[in-house]
Amino acid sequence: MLRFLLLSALVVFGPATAVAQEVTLKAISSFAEKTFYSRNFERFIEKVNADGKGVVQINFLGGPKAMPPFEVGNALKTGVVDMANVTGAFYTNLMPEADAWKLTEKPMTEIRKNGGFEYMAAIYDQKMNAIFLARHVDNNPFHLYLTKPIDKPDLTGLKLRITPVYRDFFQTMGATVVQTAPGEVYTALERGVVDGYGWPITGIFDLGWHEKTKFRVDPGFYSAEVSVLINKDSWNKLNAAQKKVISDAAVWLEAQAPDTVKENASETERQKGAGIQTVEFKGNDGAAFRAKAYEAGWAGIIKQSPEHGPKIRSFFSK
Ligand code: 173
Repeated sequence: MLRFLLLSALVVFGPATAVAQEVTLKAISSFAEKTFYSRNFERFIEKVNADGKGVVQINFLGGPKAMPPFEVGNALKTGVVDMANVTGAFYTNLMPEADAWKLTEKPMTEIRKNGGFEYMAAIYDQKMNAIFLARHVDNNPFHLYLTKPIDKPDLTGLKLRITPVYRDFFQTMGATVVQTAPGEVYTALERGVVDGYGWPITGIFDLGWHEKTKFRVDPGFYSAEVSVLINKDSWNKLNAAQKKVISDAAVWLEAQAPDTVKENASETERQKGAGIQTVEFKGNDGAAFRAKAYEAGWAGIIKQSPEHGPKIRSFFSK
């Protein structure tokens, strides 16, 4: 009887390998389409769709117009989408440890070798039901941008737009903070709801924030992380050929992450050209400002995750 069923299944469906269909994965970006932090992901999608003809395709649903950025993590975890372009700060509700990527002081090639990547991968498996495919932004410092000047490293009296990336640091420095998605920054500045915001060195022109920004505080701190994740069930359903197209494209993508550094210089110039002045903490003041950023950042991660925080620090720190 069993043999009969197996035989008829073969007749109806054919052997699995012969009927392997092209699979289409649904992808979302937590950054607006065509903007700096979505662009690499869109190139990744183009590559997969070119290399994966007849094998695997990605259907790009779009950016925050399709889904609010802080909901992307949950959508990925539950399989509402198969793939996501997202930064750790946007899904700390599910995995607080993900925000620690901003604190890496070693290249991803080293973190993939020293056990740090594996350690994080186990947490992605457990808390996100996901596989971390590629980090495509690195060597890209965050800065504080302001509508009014400051003359010392003290943020008392300032109300600043944040995400979890900046929360501990800006609060330690005396600021009042308000969390918003990137899409709400322009309006918050325009209405004077905030006196400034945290953001990396690149991308402030994408959503027009330069119009409202008067000062950038130097030095920058941390290293922005934006990565491509895939839902574990979606991954497990792929056959070897489909997995290969995706992983080859992921390796290709992550290899370009250090190139982010090239854009840092040109955007710094562009900010200058737009009339954005710098408030620069030099020498010891600058070093102390950066040291405080890392100190506050790690303290925040370790408070959120006493179990994993110290271990992650040993892999990520200099
Ligand atoms: O400021 C942000 O929205 C944020 O957390 C972030 C993280 C990585 C890249 C760009 C922005």
